[in-house]
Amino acid sequence: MNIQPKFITSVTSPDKFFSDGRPIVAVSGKSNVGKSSIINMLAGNKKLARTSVTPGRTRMINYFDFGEFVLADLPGYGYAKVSKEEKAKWATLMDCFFKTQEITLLIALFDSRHQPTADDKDMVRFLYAYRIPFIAVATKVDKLPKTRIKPQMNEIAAELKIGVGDIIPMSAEKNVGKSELFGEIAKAVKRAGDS
Ligand SMILES: Nc1nc2c(ncn2[C@@H]2O[C@H](COP(=O)(O)OP(=O)(O)OP(=O)(O)O)[C@@H](O)[C@H]2O)c(=O)[nH]1
Ligand SMILES: [Mg+2]
Repeated sequence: MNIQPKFITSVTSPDKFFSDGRPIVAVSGKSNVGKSSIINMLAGNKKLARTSVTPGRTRMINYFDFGEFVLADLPGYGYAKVSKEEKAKWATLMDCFFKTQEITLLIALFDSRHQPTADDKDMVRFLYAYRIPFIAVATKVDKLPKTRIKPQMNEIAAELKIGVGDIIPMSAEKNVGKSELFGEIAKAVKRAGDS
């Protein structure tokens, strides 16, 4: 990448959604799965998106300028300590987001160490129902013993009912999977430009 990715804006309501004609790539996943860390890894800047040890930190949609495309860091789901009202707000915001913003590629994050949660499965069902093109990423693989990575990918793929070739094992900590993910983004951005 020949530009330095920059923060654009944070939004909490649908009337503020950002769009300037460039393809939008969004990052989803449960709270604390590593969304902001993956964005920072892609940007090569650890300070771009705020990461946190406290789950549920990112409650808004944060947009970043990546030059050829705009990247949207979505608020995490499945955080138990969030009130009913907040959950409903999240659901409305996401529903509007997927209905009004044209998503070129959704990067769906799953924790490589665990079985997908009910919310993770709901997310995949939702992506199919709304016909949103997505690629799955298994995060924090540095926390798995090397021999566990492959079996774990197979299990996650089976649980989510997706192809194991559609999951990229990644580690923001160890910079694993970056070029594969950039490759998928480039393909999607090119497709958006061709159509
Ligand atoms: N070991 C390891 N830790 C990671 C990795 N990616 C993220 N983490 C840690 O996981 C925690 C959560 O990371 P974030 O990137 O803030 O997660 P998030 O999905 O943006 O979280 P919310 O915005 O709260 O939904 C932080 O303590 C990160 O340092 C990784 O690849 N390896
Ligand atoms: Mg975050």
